[in-house]
Amino acid sequence: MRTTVLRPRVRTAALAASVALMLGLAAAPAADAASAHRPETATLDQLAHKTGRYFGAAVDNPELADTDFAKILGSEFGQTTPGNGMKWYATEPQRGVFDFTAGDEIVKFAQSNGMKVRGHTLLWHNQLPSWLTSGTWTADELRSILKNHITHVVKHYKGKVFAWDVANEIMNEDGTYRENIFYKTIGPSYIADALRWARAADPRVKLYLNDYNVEAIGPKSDAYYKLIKQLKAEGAPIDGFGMQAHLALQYGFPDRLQENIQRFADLGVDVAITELDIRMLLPSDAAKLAEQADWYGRVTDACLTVKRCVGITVWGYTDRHSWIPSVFPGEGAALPWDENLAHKPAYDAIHDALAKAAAAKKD
Ligand code: 9MR
Repeated sequence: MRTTVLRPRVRTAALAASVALMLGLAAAPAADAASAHRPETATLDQLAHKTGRYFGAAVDNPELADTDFAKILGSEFGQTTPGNGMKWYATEPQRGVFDFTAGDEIVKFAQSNGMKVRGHTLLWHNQLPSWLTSGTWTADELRSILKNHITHVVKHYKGKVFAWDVANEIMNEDGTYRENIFYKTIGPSYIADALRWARAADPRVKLYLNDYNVEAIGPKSDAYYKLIKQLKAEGAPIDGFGMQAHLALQYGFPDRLQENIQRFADLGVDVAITELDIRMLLPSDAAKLAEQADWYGRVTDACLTVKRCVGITVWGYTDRHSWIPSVFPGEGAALPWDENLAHKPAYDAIHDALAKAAAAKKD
């Protein structure tokens, strides 16, 4: 199914490219061919929507100034996540002084383009303001700081975000708790408390735990499985599990992804793929791009197969704006659009997987 849908598109693009070359036209024929198809082709989100899901892309505030970029963001996707704008350093830069400028800008963009927003993130070990990390706090003081932060931020975005990554990256690879400032000072009870404070501030928003390297079944995802089961048993308000899915071709496709998504769904929580990107060792070539496309299709299929997998968010959508090259030198090309905003094979693979599921839904 995938290849039959894929072939005509690729062929048309190739044909347009060679005609352009014959006519002596320069630059980006593939992008032109792709955009020529767009009006009659459903967007990723439109297809996902037919299956009861969303398809989204994260955005960092400065990227909104890139108007070509913003146009596709607002039209192709039905959901967005601020890459940085709602993190603690941005929202409470001084103790008790809140600044929602960056987050609000993204909410406004989302609202004017009919997109849902995922709040990211109330608590993380990274990107904390220095007043918080350089202070010395008793358990009671830090608990009250955390409660105040969560209450203010969640209340501000009440009704504007559909979900919150309440606690981000709280486990180590071996399944032990990460020794972040909250764990070290308060102990593991900060997790259930954070969820309760978020629930008190907005009774309707979906509350998630979110992490990377949890896509496969292994010690880290096992730890979340155990924790979520325990939180549920205690009656703590946990609604979802976010699998970031920062994947890399050189490390192999996550083992038993679909089974893993399913076991969390069976615990009675939603699952979301929250930060999908699939990087490779540069330079990219046709074989790597084809493998990447296959992986994007497989991740999409895995989510589509599990009823409670509610949606997929790519962490940025174009190689023009991605966190990867600066963090992993020599790696990149991780997203479904290239630097020129042209579709890569990955785009077609996602589109085909979604189109197949959307068509099956209609029958
Ligand atoms: O995309 C974010 C990048 O702009 C920041 O510099 C970086 C700081 O650590 O955080 C990136 O987003 C991260 C996300 O918040 C949590 N999961 C991993 C993401 C990539 O590092």
